[in-house]
Amino acid sequence: MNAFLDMAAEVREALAGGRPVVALESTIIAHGMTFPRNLHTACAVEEIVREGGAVPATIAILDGRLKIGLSAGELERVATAGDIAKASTRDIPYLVATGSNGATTVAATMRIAAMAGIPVFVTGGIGGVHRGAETSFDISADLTELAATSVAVISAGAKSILDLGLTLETLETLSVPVVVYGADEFPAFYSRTSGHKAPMRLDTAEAVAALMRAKWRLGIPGGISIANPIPAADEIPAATIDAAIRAALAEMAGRGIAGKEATPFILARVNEITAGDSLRANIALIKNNARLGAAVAVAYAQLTTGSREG
Ligand code: PSU
Ligand code: MN
Repeated sequence: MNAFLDMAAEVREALAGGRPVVALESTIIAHGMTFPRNLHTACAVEEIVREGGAVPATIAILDGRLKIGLSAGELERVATAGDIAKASTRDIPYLVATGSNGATTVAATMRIAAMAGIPVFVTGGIGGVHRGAETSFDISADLTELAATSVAVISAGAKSILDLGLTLETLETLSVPVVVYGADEFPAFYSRTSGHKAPMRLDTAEAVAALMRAKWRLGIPGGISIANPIPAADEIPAATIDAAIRAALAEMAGRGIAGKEATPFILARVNEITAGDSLRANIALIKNNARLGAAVAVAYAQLTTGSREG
C-alpha cells in the first residue's frame, strides 16, 4: 500500500474482503458548513452509509498523512479547525511534504480514494465551469480529475453558481459519463431540474454498478458522474436560489474574490442569504446521496466479487 496512506482498520478489512466502502470528502465539512452542523451532518452521513451496508471512509489530510476513514476525534478536528486548507489534487504533495492539514475537495478525494482502491465516492455537489469562465478561466479541477481517475462520484449535480451548460459540455469533451439517477434532466443541486437533458439515465443501483464495471473492464479509465436529484420535498424554488446566487456573485466581484476562494465564498453567502433554507436542502441531499452511494457500493461489490469467483 502507498506509504503516505493511513487507512482505518475497518476500511482496510472491508477492502481486503471485497466488501463495500464509500469514500466521503472533507471540504464540505471544513468549508461547506459551519460547526456544529458540519460535524452532525458528517456523522449522520457516515451512519446512513453503514445502514446501507457499506463502510464509510471520510478522507482528509492530517499532519501530512492521507487519512482514509477518520476517527471521531479526527472528524471533530476537521470540523472545528477554522484554518484547515482547502485541498485539491495539486495541493496534496505540498501538504504531505510540509506535514500540513487539508480538507479534500472532490478532485483530491477522488485521487486518494483511487490510491486506496475505493471505487465509490459520495459528495454534495461537484465543481465545474464557473459562470464567466471565458474571462476568468475558473474551471474546477474536479472536472479534470473526473477525466483521469476511475472513481464513480455520486452528487446532486452541480450548483447553478456554475454554468451548467458549459460544465456538461466539458464533461462530454473529457469523456466522462454523466448519468442521472431516476430522472431525465440533469439536477441543479437545490433543484431537481436545470433545463439540461440527462446525458444518460439509469434507475437502479445495480444498473449503475454495471456501468462502472463495463467502463473499467473495457479499459476506459476515468471517473463517472452520477447525479442524484434532490428529493422533491427538499427542493428550493429556482427563483429563490437564483436571486441569492446573483447577489453572492455580485458581492464576490466587488470584493475581488477569485481562485480557490470563489466556491467557499459563494456557498457561504448563499447559505446566509437564504437564512438556512439552502443549508437544510444541502443536508437533505447529501443524506439522499449517501443512501444511493451505499446501494451502489453494495451492488458493485456483489457484481465484481461474484464475477471473480465465477
Ligand atoms: N460545490 C458544492 N458544495 C461544495 C463544493 C462544491 O455545491 O462543498 C466543494 C467541493 O469540495 C468541490 C469544491 O470539490 O468545492 C470545488 O471547488 P473549486 O470550484 O474551487 O474547484
Ligand atoms: Mn476554481
